[in-house]
Amino acid sequence: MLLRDKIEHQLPEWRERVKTLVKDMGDVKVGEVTISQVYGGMRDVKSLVTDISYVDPVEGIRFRGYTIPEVLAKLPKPEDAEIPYIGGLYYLFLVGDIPTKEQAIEVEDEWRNRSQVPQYVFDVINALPSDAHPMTLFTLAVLTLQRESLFSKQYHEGLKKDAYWEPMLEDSLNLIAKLPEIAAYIYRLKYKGGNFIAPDPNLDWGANFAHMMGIQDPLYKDLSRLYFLLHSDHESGNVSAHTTHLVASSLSDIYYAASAGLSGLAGPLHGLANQECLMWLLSVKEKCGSCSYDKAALKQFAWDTLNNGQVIPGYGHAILRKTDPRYTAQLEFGKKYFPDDEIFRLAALVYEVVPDVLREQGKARDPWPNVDAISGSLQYHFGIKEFDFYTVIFGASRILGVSANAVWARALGQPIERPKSLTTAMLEEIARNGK
Ligand code: NMX
Ligand code: MLT
Repeated sequence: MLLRDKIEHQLPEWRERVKTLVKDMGDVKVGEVTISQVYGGMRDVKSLVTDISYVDPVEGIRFRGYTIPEVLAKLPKPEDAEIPYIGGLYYLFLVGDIPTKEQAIEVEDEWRNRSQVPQYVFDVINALPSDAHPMTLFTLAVLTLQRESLFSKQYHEGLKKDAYWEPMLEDSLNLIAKLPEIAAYIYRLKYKGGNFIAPDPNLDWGANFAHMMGIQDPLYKDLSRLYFLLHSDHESGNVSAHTTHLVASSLSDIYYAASAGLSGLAGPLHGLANQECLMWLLSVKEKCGSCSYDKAALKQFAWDTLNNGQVIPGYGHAILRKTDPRYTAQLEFGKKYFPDDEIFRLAALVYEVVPDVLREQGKARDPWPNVDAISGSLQYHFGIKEFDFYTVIFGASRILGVSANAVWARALGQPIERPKSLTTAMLEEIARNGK
């Protein structure tokens, strides 16, 4: 198999590189940790490693060294499409370089061959109460698939450590292959009366999701691929990636680990911010009516939100200190295809108002929009108005990044994660005595 062979080929060199670095340079300091970092969510503590993506505070994300515009330009695309194959993106994550069109299609074919969702997964989804959140259904579906884990099975049969990554890769491909159908099933079950649409074997992974969602506009296929590409990976410290890595570090399989990551993504300060953001835009419209396009009124609305003790969703970031390039890519897509769409226009106008308000308030370290500030308005344009579904699409995308990381973490033998905790009295003592 293409991905397996490519990784296997690189592994001896990577293992040697990491071994030498740790052996010869293991005592070199990477940074120091302050008391405010210990109490402050470990912000900026350099303690994780990944070669798949890196977030520069000003420039934003690079996937394997490529910026978002470069990835969009360089990865191979389906015929007549503007946005690349997600199979090509996964190849880039796992192998490290830009695939040919044939290689991207080979990954897509792998997924197609593994895409059949077992009936018991649908049975579990169907068994939940009708008002369960879509993220609960999605997370549970991923967890339910755990019985398929080849890693878990082979580990208990005595698999050698050097080979752990191989069933991890198999599990990851098997899981990713099923995500578009599971996600679309949840959407159509909850919002379209259970009127499901069968997958089309002629479509790529991203386009098939668009098809199964039942969105007729062909442009939604490009938007789906764009959404999946942009949300896939954001280095290792964000909650969903870090949770997945932490859980997998105990040699849990990808089903356990990714469902834990999804639970983290479901928090309003992380992935759920996309639903909160759309709710916020709609509440601006509801309260303000036609004045919602008035900057002064919008500014007042933003202040009301802050004065109520709430965050403005979609703005701010733990690492970024500039407009998120993932936001910009979505803004450009909307401006190109539907600049006059009501909600999109409003989301774009918020960008002209909120950064100044946040700066004036002086609390947020980053007043700029993140990926979630606009993604919902693009979904809304295509008729997906059920905003509590948006984080599911984020989740399907994020599994691409976290699973690629999990394969490499296994391949490089990364150990169980176990940082040290202290008591407050110990920190006070350290503050007094400097140790
Ligand atoms: N609106 C209001 N206040 C904010 C915002 C915002 N958008 N962003 C940060 N702040 C506040 C923050 O709550 C904190 O207040 P306090 O001191 O009272 O606790 C203060 O500013 C300092 O926070 P920062 O250090 O700037 O941000 P931090 O790194 O702690 O958190 C986020 C980062 C992203 C959680 C934060 O900016 C936020 O809550 N944003 C809104 C929610 C959001 O858009 N989340 C999605 C992030 C992207 N994703 O998909 O995960
Ligand atoms: C993400 O994509 O995970 C978010 O931007 C949050 C983060 O990176 O901290």
